[in-house]
Amino acid sequence: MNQQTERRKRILSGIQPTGTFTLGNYIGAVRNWAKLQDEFECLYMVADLHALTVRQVPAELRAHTREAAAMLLAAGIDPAQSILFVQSHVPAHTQLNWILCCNSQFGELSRMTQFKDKSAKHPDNVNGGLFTYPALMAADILIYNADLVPVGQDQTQHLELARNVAQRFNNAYSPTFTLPEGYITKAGAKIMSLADPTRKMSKSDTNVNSFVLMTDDKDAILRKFKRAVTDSDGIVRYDVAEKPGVSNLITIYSVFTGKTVAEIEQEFAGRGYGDFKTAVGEAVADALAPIQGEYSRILADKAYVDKVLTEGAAAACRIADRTVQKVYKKVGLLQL
Ligand code: ATP
Ligand code: LTN
Repeated sequence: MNQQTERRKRILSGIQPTGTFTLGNYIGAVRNWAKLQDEFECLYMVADLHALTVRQVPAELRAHTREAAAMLLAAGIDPAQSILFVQSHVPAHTQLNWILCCNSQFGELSRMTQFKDKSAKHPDNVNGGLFTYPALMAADILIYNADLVPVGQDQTQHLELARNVAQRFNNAYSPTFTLPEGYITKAGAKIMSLADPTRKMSKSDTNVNSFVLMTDDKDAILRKFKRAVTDSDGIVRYDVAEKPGVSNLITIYSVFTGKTVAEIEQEFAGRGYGDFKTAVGEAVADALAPIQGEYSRILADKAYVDKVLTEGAAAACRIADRTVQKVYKKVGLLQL
């Protein structure tokens, strides 16, 4: 068998270093990344260039980038198995970005809900990068010919755009890019804000009670779940339309205990929200404790994190540079 037919499916995903990861990032995306390493060839990336679409404090961005890498390692990403790198360390992403920008339409970029949301949130900084964000994300994915992209539900529209751009390019030139598929696990694909369960939990939310951070201690976690917005009927029942707050807590509890919704409803039948919220907080704190221990240990060893990222960038560049050369040639850029 030749190498091509033997190739394992390839995975690529990324996360922005815009702050400390939330429970939503963990449940919706990062938690799954480590599990995929045995079966797939995985590349995981800290998307620092994407973070620049919103104004960042330079020193904080630098710190968050290293912290993000340390958190991914703490969450089980094994550099002996997977390639872990920082987006800006692989210049080929920005090279392909330009080519894909020239193959993305104004109309399709205008339809992206993330662009609309973030423009509304930062009306004083609706920059070109925010608008072309999905073309760079498409470059991140297509440059490795990734087959699968494990992300939360909020990224499906961007993935669809990546597929459309890939297909358009393949049709205009010749088969070049693999059409990527989303890999979105049903349980927890969209964890909601604890303060407003109709909105997604987001690390850039200004209300600290709306999210649980991966680094929150047990007291903070218990307190935030105690304050979580629910409803007044006092029944632990899964019903997203009528009871979005309680349903969100059931999802979180289910993810960390492995219990089904029916088992959870049964467990808390006839008991109030107080007991339930404490149980959710305990389950989350217990699950995060070992990761937090690893995170502190790894982050203290800056040299180790930097070594992993240096090697990761070199391995990623080897693949990415080859794709860019191929693409440059196909579109007619002069090769000497
Ligand atoms: P920001 O608040 O800065 O926009 P974010 O918290 O939305 O950031 P990203 O870096 O954009 O986080 O996303 C990283 C990954 O986490 C993506 O795969 C995204 O789909 C997933 N994710 C983000 N928020 C949630 C959530 N509330 N529930 C499930 N998955 C989520
Ligand atoms: N846009 C993503 C982060 C991201 C990403 C990627 C995810 C940047 N490049 C490539 C998957 C594949 C987000 O989470 N907001």
